[in-house]
Formats: sequence, C-alpha cells, structure tokens
Amino acid sequence: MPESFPPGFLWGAATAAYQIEGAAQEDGRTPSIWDTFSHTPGKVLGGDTGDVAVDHYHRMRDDVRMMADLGLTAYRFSVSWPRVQPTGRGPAVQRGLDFYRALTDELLAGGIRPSLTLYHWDLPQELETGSISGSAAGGGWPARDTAYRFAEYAGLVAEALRDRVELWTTLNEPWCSAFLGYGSGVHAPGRTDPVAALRAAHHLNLGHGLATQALRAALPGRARIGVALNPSAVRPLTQAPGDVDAARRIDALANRVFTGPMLTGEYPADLLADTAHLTDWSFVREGDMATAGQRLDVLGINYYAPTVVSAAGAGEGSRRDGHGASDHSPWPGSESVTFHQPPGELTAMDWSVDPTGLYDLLMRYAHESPGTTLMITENGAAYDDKPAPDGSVHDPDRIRYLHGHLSAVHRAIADGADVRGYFLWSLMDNFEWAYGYSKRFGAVYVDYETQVRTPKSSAGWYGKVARTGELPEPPVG
Ligand code: IFM
Repeated sequence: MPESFPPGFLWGAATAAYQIEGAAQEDGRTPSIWDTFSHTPGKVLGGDTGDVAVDHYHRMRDDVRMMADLGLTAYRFSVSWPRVQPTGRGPAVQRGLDFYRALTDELLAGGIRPSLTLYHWDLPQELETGSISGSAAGGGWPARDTAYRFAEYAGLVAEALRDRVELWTTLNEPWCSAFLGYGSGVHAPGRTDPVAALRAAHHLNLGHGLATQALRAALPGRARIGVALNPSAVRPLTQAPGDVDAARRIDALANRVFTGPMLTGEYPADLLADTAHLTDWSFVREGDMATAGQRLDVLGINYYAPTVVSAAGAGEGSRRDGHGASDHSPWPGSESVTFHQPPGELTAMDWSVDPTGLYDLLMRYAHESPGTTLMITENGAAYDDKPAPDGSVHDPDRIRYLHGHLSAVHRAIADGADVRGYFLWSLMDNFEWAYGYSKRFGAVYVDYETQVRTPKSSAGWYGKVARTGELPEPPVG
C-alpha cells in the first residue's frame, strides 16, 4: 500500500544564498564572514569559495523553471544579508532586494510557494570585524548588538517581500552559527572560544525573538513565522549512567540551548550548571527570555543522522562528532564526551542513515511544542554521484535515503505529529561549506565547469512523490 500524505502537504527543496548564488561582488553586495573565511587559505577543502557557486544569481529563472518541471510545490531559499544590507546596518540596497522580488515573482507564477530564510550563516563581515567602513564595533554573534542589527534587517526584508512570501524563517541552524563558527572554528568566522560560542548562542536566541517581533509588526496576519533548528537525536551508547549523562549534556548543548528559550522561555538548569566553570551567563539580561520566547508558528527541523555518545573513554569512539575536524570542541564544557559512529550504512559525509532519528525528533517536538506546526526544513544525503556515459545521473542510494526518511515522516503524522511539509536538501549540488564542492547533496547534478544542471534519478522519483502525494513501495536493491 502506498503511504499517502495529507492534502496540502508542502513538497519542497531547499538551498541557501552563499551555497548557490555566486555573484559575490555584484550589485553592491559586500563580503560576508563566509567570503572572508573561504578566501582564507586552509579553511575550505581545495580552496573552494562561493564566489561563483552554481551561478544561481544569473540563472534564477531557469532554476525556477526546473523546480516547476520537477513538480515541487514549495522552495526554501535564504536571503543574502550582505546583498540586501551590505554593512549590516542602515537602509536596504534596492538592487539586492530586486533579486528576491524577481525570484519570488517567478516562484509564485510557477505555482511554487516561497519559504524565505533570513539568515543562513552569511553575516555581513562588517558586523564581525567592524573594519570595512570603520563605523561599527563588530564582534559578530557574541556581541549583543548583532541581535538588534538582525532584527533591523528582518524588518527591511519583510517590508520588501510582505506581499509575496507567507512562510518566514528567522535563523537556519543557529547551533552551527554559534558552536561551529565560534567554538570549533570549522565554520566562519573560525573563532575557537567556548565562551564566545555560548554568548553567540544567546544572541542568536535574542536575535530570533527580536526578528520575530519585527516580522510580526511588518507582515500581514496570514504570515507564518518560524525557525529552522538542527536538533540532534542524541542517544547514549549504553544505559550505563555515565553514557546517559553524556547524552543529557549533549542534548542540552545541541537542542535545549535553543528550544529552552524559544519554546519555554528559559535556559535549562543543567546547561547552566554544566558550563558554570566557563561563564556565569551574565550576558543574559532581564527581559531577554521573554523576547526569545515569541510565539512560533512553525518549528523547522533539519535532520540528517542521529548522534551516539558515551562518557569519556567508554568504548571505541572519538571526540569527532561528524561536524568536521578541529582541535577545538564545539561542545563547551563537554569536551570529554566521546562520539560514536553507529554501525550500518553511511553517506558520503560519513553520516549514518537512520530515519528513526527523524521520527523520534518529530514525536519529541510534537509533545514539547503542542500547537506549533512542524516542517522538515532540511533532509537529504550526499553521495559520490557521477554522470554515466550518456550523461544521466543515477543515485539509487539517495532514493533509498529519501524513501526511508519520508516513511518516518508518514509514521510520525499517523502517530499525531502535525507535520505540514518536507524540504529536500538540496535542490541542486552546491558549496558544502568547509567541504567546498567535494560533497554533492543535490537532487539535481551540477557540472561545475559548465554550470549545466542534470536532474538525477532521485529528482524524478521525488517529483513523482510530490505530484501524487504518495510514497511508493520501497525501492528494491
Ligand atoms: O549544506 C548544509 C546546509 O547549509 C545546512 N544544513 C546541513 C546541510 C548539509 O551539511
């Protein structure tokens, strides 16, 4: 029996500005922290940068036509902050906004619902260093002012696109911004200071709340506002008390550091205790928790693989956690926790294939956040896709991955989770951050020499699911 999804379920694909747009120096855009980071030798594999990426800025109309041909009903993209507000403060650049006006017009004309993310990691460099115009103090997300700058930018984008976009997301994966950007340093801006990472996490929570207020003030009542988190399905290696405690610690640092303020209006007591030797959290000011805990219409979940942990030294494992190699841990106060790769199939990122993690997260947040719509704002896998001699690209592993995860979503809906949409990561191959162009997540293959796009077999498979709203029998083999 095919598994049917509810009518109106959104079938989308997702991308992010720095990963696809290119045109890094056009129409007034200034560098973001990712431009600076990727141009710093040794930071990105192969010295790759997003200067050209997949040239979406110039190929946008063809790309939207491709989405419509595939049968997508929604598209999640992000706005490049330095394209719209180059110094991170002051008025918007209309040419920058015009690109997103044109993109959303094309989407709407093609019957595709735009889902807009305000921040997918491309902080204007000036807000990090304050060095471009000399007007700003900078400091990045560890600095409180950045949260206010983000709210100002949110208001500018909302005013420009309020008539075209109903689905708004404030932040994408703030965990990565805070803990990979300022803790382990494998993401921009590449700082390795655990306290800065915790301060960044708080200011991202605050910025989310302030931006949500700015969006609600500017948008019509029908707008739906949310955030896209990458919660970890954290599992202890064994039920030994040390392993269970390691899982609790990582759950606090991966998940509850954001869902605490955003869903319940407070930081979890165990998180504060686990990090008390590093900071007294005095950067949290009166009123911040109420601001961060704005009503959420949509909780976006980005899911790839579960996380298995144990107490230090238990079993075979490492301090590496699938988020890139660094001598610095992204887990402040929990550096000794050991991470384990579960047995079984792996993707090209060495992430395990386990849809039960997605099911568990959907059921968890259905219970913890009743009344909030859930969306899978990202899910997908990288594989070493290569064109066949006839130019076609077959990716049965990705079809199996998607089938398994969509089946988990179907089961969660059947068990009561209010899930309204699924966005495949990613529409097309693109710049995979510190891995450069070496990892292909796309349903559409991109030849980086010619920029020719070729839908992989998974794109055809997913398009059929989107058109019928039904998941066929699992693929064999
Ligand atoms: O490519 C990223 C995306 O930008 C954020 N979520 C995870 C994806 C795969 O690593």
